[in-house]
Amino acid sequence: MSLLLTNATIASMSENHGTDGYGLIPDGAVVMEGAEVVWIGPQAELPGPYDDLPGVDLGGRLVTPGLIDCHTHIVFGGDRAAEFEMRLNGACYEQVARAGGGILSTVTATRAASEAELLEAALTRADQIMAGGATVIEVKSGYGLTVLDEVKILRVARRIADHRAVRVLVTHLAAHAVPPDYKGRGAAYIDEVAVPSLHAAHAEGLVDAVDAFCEGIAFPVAEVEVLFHAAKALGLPVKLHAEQLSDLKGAVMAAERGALSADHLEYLGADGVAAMALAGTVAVILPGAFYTLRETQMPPIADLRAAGVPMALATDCNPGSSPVTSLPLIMNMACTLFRMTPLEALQGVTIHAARALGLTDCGRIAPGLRADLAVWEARHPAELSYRIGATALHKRVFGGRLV
Ligand code: DI6
Ligand code: FE
Repeated sequence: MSLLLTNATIASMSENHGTDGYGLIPDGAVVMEGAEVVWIGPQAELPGPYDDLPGVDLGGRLVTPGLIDCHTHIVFGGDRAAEFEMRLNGACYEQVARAGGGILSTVTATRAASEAELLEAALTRADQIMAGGATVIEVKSGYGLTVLDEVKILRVARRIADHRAVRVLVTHLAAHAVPPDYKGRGAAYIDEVAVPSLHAAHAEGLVDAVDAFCEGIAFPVAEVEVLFHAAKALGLPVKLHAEQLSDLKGAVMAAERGALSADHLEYLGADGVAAMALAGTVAVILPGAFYTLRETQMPPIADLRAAGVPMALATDCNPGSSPVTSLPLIMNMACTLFRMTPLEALQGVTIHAARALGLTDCGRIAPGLRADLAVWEARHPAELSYRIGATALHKRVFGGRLV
């Protein structure tokens, strides 16, 4: 099956086109065969053989690579509106967590939910993320915290792509919180739950990467290292929630172990920036959590930029710290809160997000890459970051098909 898109304003994000970083092609066309792009360029240069294909005229609309949400926790039971209200009555995130609320209240609701119930709720959230132009979503476990419940969540995450036109990468995050029965015994939790659940899930083909929450209220660097060792033995890439609430030097350790990404990074120090630059570890910036928690410590965007660390953006969609399902809204937050540029924001949800997931076949529009695109009610890519809360998506193309 072939598809020709004409009369498009294309932000290819590819160095093959222009020097502005967007890879702009003003009067562009894209040809797709099967699930691949086979040609992209100015419509006036469309090669003869493609002239006869049935074309879809996009009326000058903006086309970008399908967006990539490289950090989400969309498989969970219940919601945390009550906690939202508690915070508005004065409690801070750490107090909520220590009072047995926070992540653990979602764990209780997630354990009680069936796979079918979790899948239905996750599909609703995936639909919302796709409505913001996403064609790839990374999904983490982390609300089960037993071997059986973590595997249950990972199975649900894997099934999302059977039901929707989206690609899903599944990340094991059993090291997300220490459950009450392991209170004060995080190392034992890693040995008895996190590592065994990783082995069990990997045996079922349910794990694409391994993550952990490195924080005072979660796991210290030394405990995360045990898990990363197990991941390495299985040949799985690692990533880390690091320096969100304090500087434990998690990003330094992750970079030294070749992590794909270190995520959050509000408290990242100069040593972390340098280690990430050296290792090529992507900085995943999560303005939804910063905004929701009313954090005041900003991630060191200028230092990351100066050091040439690629910055990705993601929703971090989760019930506690980032109940957000819109990547365009996240792009706006990154620009307004963190002074990232609209170009950096778009790179953050395309090329750099692909890299944060270890993917080389998406994030740009170029021959040989996946035919996953987003078509927008817009004429210039800066509009995607500029608008607040608008649903500017016109259509998505997934695997060469308009959906
Ligand atoms: N950092 C976060 O912000 C989320 N997880 C994490 O490691 C919070 C998840 C939650 O509160 O449910
Ligand atoms: Fe997260």
